[in-house]
Amino acid sequence: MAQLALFLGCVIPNRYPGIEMATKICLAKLDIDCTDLPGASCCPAPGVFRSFDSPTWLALAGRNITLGEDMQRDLLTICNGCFGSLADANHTLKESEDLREKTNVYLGKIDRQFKGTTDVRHIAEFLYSDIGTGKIKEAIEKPLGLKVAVHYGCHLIKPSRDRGLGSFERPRFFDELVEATGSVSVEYSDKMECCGAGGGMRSGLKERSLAMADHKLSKIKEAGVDCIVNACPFCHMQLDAGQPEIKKAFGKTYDIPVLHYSQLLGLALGFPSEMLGIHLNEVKNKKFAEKLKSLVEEN
Ligand code: 9S8
Ligand code: 9S8
Ligand code: COM
Repeated sequence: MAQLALFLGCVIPNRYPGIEMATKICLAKLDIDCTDLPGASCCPAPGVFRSFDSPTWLALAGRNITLGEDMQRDLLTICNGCFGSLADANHTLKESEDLREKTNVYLGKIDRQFKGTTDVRHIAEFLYSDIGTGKIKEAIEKPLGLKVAVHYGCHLIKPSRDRGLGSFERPRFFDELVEATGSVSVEYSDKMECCGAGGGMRSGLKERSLAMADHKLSKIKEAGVDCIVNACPFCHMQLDAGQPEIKKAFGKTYDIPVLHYSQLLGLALGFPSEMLGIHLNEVKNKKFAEKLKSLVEEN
């Protein structure tokens, strides 16, 4: 099995540290060899840097990748944006001699060179392809029985040609991972739509960004689920912190709990919700909290 180093990105350490904890305890419980990645910076965010300044994107992403190369470990991302940025940069730098040479001129100034010896993974595709839903099911201690709205987000599956994760219109692998926890993935309209945060939208065009999140949340509400599950802390923040913001901006009320996949998996592996940082979410939903409590008390 691949040896991994965990790439945290910016949003988890700054806003949702519980997702880091949840990821680490789940990986340890599944006997997956994953260390920290000392010295990592912002990936940098693909919708911002890659879109506006490609040489800077490749230099910063290339530097982060060389940290994994030094440790002879693949990078494990737990954010779609980090995955998109680093996987695409890795791919680009491996394929294009010209861009590799140009990027290595910058990296040479800090005594680094991109070699192209490592891989970039995302926790959802890694668990699905390298561990498998069968093994996850075997490890489950508390089948959750939750009704879940799965939110894939954009960068996990697109550009689909490079990702190679199958259908980008109707993917299934993330739903299957959620179902491995004993939950049900409930279909809802416009499931593959963007949450509205990426590409600088949340920072630059807040109202438009919230309108997109509101649209998704309204469809999810119609489906009548217990919670939303994502694999990206930026989607997580948009769908969680976005709910009180939507209330302020448009007067619409939601109280849909939002979990990162590591947190959902952690519950199913038997960890208490405080250890997984679920209480650090903005949305406080009493009914859901009680459900989680009864889960712990059962068996
Ligand atoms: S790092 Fe800096 S802004 Fe962020 S979380 Fe995920 S994408 Fe990469
Ligand atoms: S969806 Fe569209 S661009 Fe993105 S991946 Fe995470 S944030 Fe939400
Ligand atoms: C979204 C990242 S996860 S970015 O804002 O598009 O760069």
